[in-house]
Amino acid sequence: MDMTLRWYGRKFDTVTLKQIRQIPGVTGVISTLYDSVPGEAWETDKILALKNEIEDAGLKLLGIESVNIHDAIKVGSPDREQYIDNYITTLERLGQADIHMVCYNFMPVFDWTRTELARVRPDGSTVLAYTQEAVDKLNPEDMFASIEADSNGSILPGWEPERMAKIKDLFAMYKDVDDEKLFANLKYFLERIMPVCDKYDINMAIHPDDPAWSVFGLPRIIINKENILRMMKMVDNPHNGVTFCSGSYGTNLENDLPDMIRSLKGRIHFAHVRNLKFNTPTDFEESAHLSSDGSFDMYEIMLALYDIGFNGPIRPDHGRMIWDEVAMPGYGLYDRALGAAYLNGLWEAIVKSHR
Ligand code: DNO
Repeated sequence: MDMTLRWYGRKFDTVTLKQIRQIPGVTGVISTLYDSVPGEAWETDKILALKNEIEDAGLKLLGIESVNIHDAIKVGSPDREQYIDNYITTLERLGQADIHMVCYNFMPVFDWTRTELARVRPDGSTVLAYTQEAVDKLNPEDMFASIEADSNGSILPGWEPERMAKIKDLFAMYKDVDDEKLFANLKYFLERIMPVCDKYDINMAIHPDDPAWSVFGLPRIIINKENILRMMKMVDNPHNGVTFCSGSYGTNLENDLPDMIRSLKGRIHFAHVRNLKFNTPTDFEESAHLSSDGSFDMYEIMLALYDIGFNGPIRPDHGRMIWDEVAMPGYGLYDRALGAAYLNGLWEAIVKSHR
């Protein structure tokens, strides 16, 4: 596996490539053209500029997170064709630039959802947190305002102000879309893009819905083992794969994470490994990566990845805000660096004990 960190680009990230290069064991980054809008075809020049900048810093660009999907594709409206064509052009250009992993999601309207971006933990660190009770009291428009107010001046992925300004229209677009329609639209999209993925050996890695259940009555399908296996079968091509995100699938305590990993052998193209601490089944906060700080057994998660021969990029995810760092919530340097070192330590021990 290749240990990486997510990097939003020089214009948007508080963390530098030089800092990332100095985290022991981190050899690459996962990045994106953060100012691109869903639906447009990415320009080759911009892709190459990003790649060169990363390589000049002594790192590799090991995948894109994300190439976002236009809502027309998710709702299946007639204008989806043009957006799928653009998506294919982007994939072609990424393939030509020797980039072979693309993370994306198929969540309606909202990407990941949290109700607090700076909950204080007993050690004084702050973390992202979620309570269903808080969501039930909110209307969707207020959700954006509360996220924006807490974001330390950064634009959070999936919460771009231009999108959120259209939130009522977005909800209206989805009014006739249920789980079955969303599955059908995902299938249609994947079938259209698989030929270009085959040609350039691009692994598509769908990110789970976070939290892994419906919010604000919107359909959500990438939530559990049954649905993800259905998706793998429905387009049975190894390039149709997943981002295994322990913190997203783990929001539902019924998801057995190591078992899910083992059932996805050969189809996990990217891993996000992080821990959550549950206070009640519907109130959780994002803890340090260490097993002892949260509710998951991180050793068992890493062992399952090892057992299935996982060899793609992996990254720590959402870190706590510690040591007075001011950064995009979840995406500071310090705690993600600790997470990377810890995951690398678990991996080394697993590899050596299997010799
Ligand atoms: C949150 C991230 C998600 C993820 C997208 C993938 O921090 O894990 O925003 O990148 O859902 O498209």
